[in-house]
Amino acid sequence: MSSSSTNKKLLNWVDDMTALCQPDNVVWCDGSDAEWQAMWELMLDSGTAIKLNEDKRPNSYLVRSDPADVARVEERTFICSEKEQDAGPTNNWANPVEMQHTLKGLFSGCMKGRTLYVIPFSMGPIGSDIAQIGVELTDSPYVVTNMHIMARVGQAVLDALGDDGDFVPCLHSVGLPLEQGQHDAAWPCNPDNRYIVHYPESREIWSFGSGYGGNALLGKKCFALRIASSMARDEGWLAEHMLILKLTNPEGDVKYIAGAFPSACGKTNLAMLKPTILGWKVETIGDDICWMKFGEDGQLYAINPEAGFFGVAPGTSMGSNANAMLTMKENSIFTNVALTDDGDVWWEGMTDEAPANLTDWKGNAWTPESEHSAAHGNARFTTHAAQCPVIADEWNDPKGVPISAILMGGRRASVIPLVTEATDWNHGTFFGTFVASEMTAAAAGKIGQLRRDPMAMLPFCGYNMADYWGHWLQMAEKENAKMPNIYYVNWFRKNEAGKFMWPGFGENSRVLKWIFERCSGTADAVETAIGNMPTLDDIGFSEMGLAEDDIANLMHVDVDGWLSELDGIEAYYATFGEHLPVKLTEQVNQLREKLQGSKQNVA
Ligand code: TSX
Ligand code: MN
Repeated sequence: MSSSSTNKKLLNWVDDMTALCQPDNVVWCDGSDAEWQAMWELMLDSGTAIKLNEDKRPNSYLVRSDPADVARVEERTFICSEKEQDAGPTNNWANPVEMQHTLKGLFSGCMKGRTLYVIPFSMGPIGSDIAQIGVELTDSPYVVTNMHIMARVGQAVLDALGDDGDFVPCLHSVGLPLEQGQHDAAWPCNPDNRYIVHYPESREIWSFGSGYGGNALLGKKCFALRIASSMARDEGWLAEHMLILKLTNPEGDVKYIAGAFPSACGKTNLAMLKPTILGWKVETIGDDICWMKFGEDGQLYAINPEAGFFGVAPGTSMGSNANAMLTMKENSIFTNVALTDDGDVWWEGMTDEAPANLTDWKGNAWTPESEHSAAHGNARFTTHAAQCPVIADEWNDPKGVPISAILMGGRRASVIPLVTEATDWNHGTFFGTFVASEMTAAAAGKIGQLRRDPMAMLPFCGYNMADYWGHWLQMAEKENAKMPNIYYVNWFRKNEAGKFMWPGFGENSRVLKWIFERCSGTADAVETAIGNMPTLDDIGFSEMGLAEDDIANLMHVDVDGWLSELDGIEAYYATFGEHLPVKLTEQVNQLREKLQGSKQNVA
């Protein structure tokens, strides 16, 4: 496992970071099975990992994190642009020079007693024009094994990088150096000194103190969203927090659809959906991130930059997402889930009843009478996209797939109908800017209160959010651009009894069908003040057995509700000051006029 790179920038950077971090060893990772095995041997010895029952869950492992290190830490995530206004009001900005000083102090000697792993990785099919290369330096074998699944790792990446290719340097440390003979923690971390730092201008990532998820697997949120969004603005493409699915109709025609949804809206479930309508098929391209570039024909071509799924386990079951369950049947990593007495995994929502004799995510005996859950709410599976039973053949295509439609959606109990089509790209971009979810118990803030999450990018946009909206608007101005249709969807509308009115899950295929047929020009739409909507027949409501009132509500344009929504949108826009694109103010004004007009028509 020694270096076969001749890339000057890479060799110099590894030398510099080795001098800074002072690890005992440096290992270049090749992504091989032997390396996977070697990492797990280390983690079994150190008490980090437990091997799952080989008969039940072949080649799979359970890892329990430190209870203080269980999720992304947005309040410790920084964008260090030269100017504060380039980070914008929705990001934590820090002065890049001061931050560099802080980081140099923290990283100095931070890998003593540990091994520094060099992980060359490609986000996207190696050699694709849309793909990008990164190199992560980490002192965590857990990160190495997760990166094996989540990205393309190894010598092929170094070969693609060549002598003078460019890459995004990603430095990561758990932040816990070991003295001679000091016993290591099972999950080393430094929760009091966490820093997840991005330099959008020099395109660097520095992460200290956490070993968990997006804090540590730097190819994902840090690179593929925060740094890539900034690259995309500079270079005229889009780096988005979107699933990508392939939809085939009964005649065998294919369309590709991307979708931006905030967390806890079921992006992974939608990406792997089993349609309830006869003859329609959904296949998966990606479940979290979508990079799109213009092709020669003016269409946007998308790749999934990832190679695996890092999904929330609780709530995932054969009922809610059978394809995800089948994907993780082997060669997978489970973090902070419960352990069964026969060496398999369990989490809340996997089965109706909890098995007897569980061990919880902290390693303690657990029974259904316990006060807390058996799995942590943010417990995760890490599993290979290629193992997904419905992965589309072209998920690995370096050209990417042409996107016909973009969905936007959040969790909204009221006002937002089941589906609305934007009349053009600017209108659709407007839809994206006001995506919001009502708070669930998990998030900070009052239950039911709205959390705006534009394009589902709130925690992931690497620059000023309003400038990002400006970039979206500008995309359509490129000569010969054929932009996708945009749709606002809401699976989460509730009636007065507080019940979900739309059954969701596989039934969402009815909405996807209408969208597909709108894109091919074969479905009609009703024009309303807020956009185009399907008729009741287009969705096939009559065969679904829903209550008449619920159907009417799902498709209702709530004029007063929208007018007060607009007040909220305007107040939100005001927080962006001068950066807010004029075209969005125009959208607000147009919508208000249309709503007031439709009120007069009724009166
Ligand atoms: O993922 C979800 N989707 C998209 C599926 C393709 N979820 C789970 C969200 C948390 C991750 C949903 N929950 C969806 C949905 O469309 N809809 C709902 C709300 C809902 C929950 C339970 C029922 C119905 C709707 N149950 C019954 O009707 C019996
Ligand atoms: Mn995500």
